[in-house]
Amino acid sequence: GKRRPLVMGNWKMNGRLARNEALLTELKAGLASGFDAIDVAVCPPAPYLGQASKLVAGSAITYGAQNLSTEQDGAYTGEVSSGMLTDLGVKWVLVGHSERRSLYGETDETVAKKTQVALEAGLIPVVCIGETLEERKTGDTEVVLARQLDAVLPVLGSQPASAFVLAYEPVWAIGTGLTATPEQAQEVHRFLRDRLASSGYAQAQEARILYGGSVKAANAGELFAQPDVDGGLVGGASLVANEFIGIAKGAV
Ligand code: G2H
Repeated sequence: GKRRPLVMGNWKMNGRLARNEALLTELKAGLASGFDAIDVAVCPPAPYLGQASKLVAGSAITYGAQNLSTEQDGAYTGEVSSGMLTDLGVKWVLVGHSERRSLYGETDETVAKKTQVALEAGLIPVVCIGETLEERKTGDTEVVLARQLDAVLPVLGSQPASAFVLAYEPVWAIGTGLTATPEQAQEVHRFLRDRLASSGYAQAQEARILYGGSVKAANAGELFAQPDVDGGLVGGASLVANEFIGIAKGAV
């Protein structure tokens, strides 16, 4: 396909200096050859971004942050600004992960603002959207996804497809061991791409849409083989070198 696959690890709130060094050293070795056709990235917790930058230097592995502030530098205790992330060589930033939405009250409006702030800084936002089990059961999957996507379209619409990534993460599949079937994932990814196109976005065919939710080496290949699935956002399995490398192989 014309879209370059992206496999991204979301470490969530996990890591320690020694463990990170071991993991990134193994990833660097395991991904050193045979992966030229895909992008591979890791998203460590913010305190470890500087460590990650040093450890992945000289490799093709890039790194991202898991969140960013809506604000620029100033009196915002505990926040991390887009300028701090670019200062550390960060390339990507997750925006609107379901845990940010459900545990920290991020609304569609917050997500749109963070997406805009990321774009203005030259960071590539990985905008996460997804329905809950309840919403799927009541047949509201597409309504919810449309609402979440439409909230960021005014911001993304003027951007080239290379400037952002979408990630579909069904909330019921996150960290639960339940994975969307390849067919369920494809159905949603197609819906999202069609909606991008019908909104008037000219580069819908070039936009990367990742799948996230209990991706592992054993299921990555069949998920990534779907025509509109352009790689994965990987949580738990990204903390285990062999699993993450296996998932990356599924995208090659
Ligand atoms: C979804 C995913 C990564 P996991 O949150 O963002 O996590 O692979 O552990 O389900």
